[in-house]
Amino acid sequence: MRVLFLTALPCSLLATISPAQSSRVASPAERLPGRVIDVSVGEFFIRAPDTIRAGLTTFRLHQVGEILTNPEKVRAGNLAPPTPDHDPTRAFHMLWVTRLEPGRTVDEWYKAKVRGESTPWAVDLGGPASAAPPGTSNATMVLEPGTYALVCHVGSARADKNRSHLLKGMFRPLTVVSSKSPDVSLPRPDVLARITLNGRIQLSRPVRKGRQVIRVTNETSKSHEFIVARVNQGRTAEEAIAWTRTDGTTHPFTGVGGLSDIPPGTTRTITEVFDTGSYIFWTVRRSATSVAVTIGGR
Ligand SMILES: [Cu+2]
Repeated sequence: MRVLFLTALPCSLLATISPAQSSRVASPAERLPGRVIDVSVGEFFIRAPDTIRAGLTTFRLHQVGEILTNPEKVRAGNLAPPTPDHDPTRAFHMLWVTRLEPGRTVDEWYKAKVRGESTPWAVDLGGPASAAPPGTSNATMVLEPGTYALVCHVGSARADKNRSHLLKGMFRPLTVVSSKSPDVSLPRPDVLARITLNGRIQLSRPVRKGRQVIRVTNETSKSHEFIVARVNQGRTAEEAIAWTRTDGTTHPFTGVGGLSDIPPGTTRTITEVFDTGSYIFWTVRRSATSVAVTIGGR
C-alpha cells in the first residue's frame, strides 16, 4: 500500500448534484457488510464514533450540510463558476480513512498537513464517495487496531487552499481497538470492477437491478476514485459523460455512491442498490475512463 499525497487526490466527483431524485430502494436491500459505522458530514465537520472495534467495517456516509438543508442554494452555487469568494464544491463531502503508524497522533498529522509536509507514516485507505441525500454512500474494508484519522480531502488538491475542507476542520480521530474474534472476510461480490491502465474500468459481468456488492480493484500504480452516478431522467449516459459545468444546462446525473479513493494495488468493496435506468461508473468522467450501465426492468 502506498502513501497518498494530498496534491494527487482526485476530486472530480464534485459536480454531481442534481434535483433530488432518489434511485434507492428502501432496506432490507440496503443491508451492508460487517460493522456499519455511520459518519455524517457537513460544512465543515465530521461526526462519527470516537472508538470502534477492529474487523470488517462499512463506513456509511450521510451528507447533512446545506446539500440537505438548502439544496436549491447548493445547486445554484455548484453551477456558478469558482471565484475567490465562491467555492462551488463547499457543500460536497467525501470520506478518506487514514491509518497512522503506531506512536503517531492525529494532532501531529494535522499539523504536518497545515505545514504542507509529507506524511509517509500515514496510509490512506480510501472511503466512500458522495451521494445525494437522502441516499448514502458506503465503503467496506478490514480495519486493524490502531489510530486513524477520518478526513474530507475535497478541495485539498487545488492550488487555492482556501477551498480545502481539511484545512477548514474536516477531520477527526478514530481509535480502532482489538476485537476478540474479528470478522475479516470480505463479502462475496456480485460484480468485480477492475481499474486498469490509465483508469479504464472493466466489469466482470452485467450489473443487475437491486442490491449489488461490487469489489473494486485498482490494478494501476496511481490512486483513483471510483464514482457511481445515476443518469437523470430524460438525459443520456453519453451526455452525462461529456457534460461540463459551463454547458448552461443542469446536471445530467446524480451521485449515488462509489469510492473517494482506491490506493494503488488495493481492493475496496461497495454495496449499491440499483433501480431500473441508466448509470455511469467512472474513475475520470471521460469516455475512455467511464462505463455506461443500463439496468433493465427485471
Ligand atoms: Cu468536505
